[in-house]
Amino acid sequence: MSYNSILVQQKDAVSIITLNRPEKLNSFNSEMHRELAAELNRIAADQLCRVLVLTGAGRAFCAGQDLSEKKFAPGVVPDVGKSLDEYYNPLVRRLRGLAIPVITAVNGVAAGAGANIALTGDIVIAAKSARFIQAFSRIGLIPDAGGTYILTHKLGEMRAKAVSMLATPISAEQAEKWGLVWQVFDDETFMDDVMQLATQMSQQATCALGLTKQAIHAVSSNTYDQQLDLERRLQGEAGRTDDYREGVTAFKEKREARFTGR
Ligand code: T3D
Repeated sequence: MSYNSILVQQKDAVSIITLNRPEKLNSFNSEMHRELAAELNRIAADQLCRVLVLTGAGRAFCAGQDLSEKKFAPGVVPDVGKSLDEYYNPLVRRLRGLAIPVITAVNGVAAGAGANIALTGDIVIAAKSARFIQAFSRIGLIPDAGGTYILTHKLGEMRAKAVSMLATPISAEQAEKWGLVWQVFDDETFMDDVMQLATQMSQQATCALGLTKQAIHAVSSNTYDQQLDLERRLQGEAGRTDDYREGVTAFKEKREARFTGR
């Protein structure tokens, strides 16, 4: 499929989506939303895709909503919530719910909803020069695209409030120290390093990785006992995969496992 606002590539089992409006720092217009949704739906249905990498073209990852599109008609009160219903909430739900690991490769500045989409990745990797900005308070909005949830869970209430209210840029290094980012890679070798990680993950037992993320996502709404029950159900599913048989067989035969993601 060909798109205008995103680039898509397939390298073996790794799908790469690049947000591609660099002159607007890859901010979202409705076309980019529609194209990204279509591509995520396609990837979800394609058994060959075993890891997704989401990144941005040029010097930004994504600057959130395209503000140059906004028009205020006299006497009309805007309903910003509609944009969350139509675009941002389905987008972050799709990313989080994808049954394969999602690596967000934060190549540069990530602001507004762009920051929170970046932080929705299962594995968040940042370039040294990247920064995360909860820019919403600067324009009279609140963090969206899951920002209040992610920030509070990962940073605690005090830091979540401070970075949201003050819109203080968080460097890649600080984000790594705070556990918002898994690893920081040098700018010069950034995409090569990301692809090495993505390729390695795509050769793992990716069904089990998908089930792992499902289990971990359920923790915040489950009791300990409910979580044990969920682990039992998901482990049952993992145990029925070809990859489980292959993993155990390879261990016994003292060789590398050849997983297929099935
Ligand atoms: O309304 C709804 O739909 C609800 C949903 C809301 C979700 C949201 O994301 S709200 C938050 C929207 N985003 C922002 O408020 C961020 C705005 N951008 C910035 O604060 C800064 O651009 C950055 C901190 C991201 C980067 O700063 P800097 O100094 O590195 O770059 P710059 O010079 O500000 O931007 C470069 C160009 O990108 C510039 O265009 P120009 O002057 O060269 O023609 C700038 O206007 C453009 N740009 C940056 N961000 C956006 C944008 N154009 C449109 N929309 C943007 N969000």
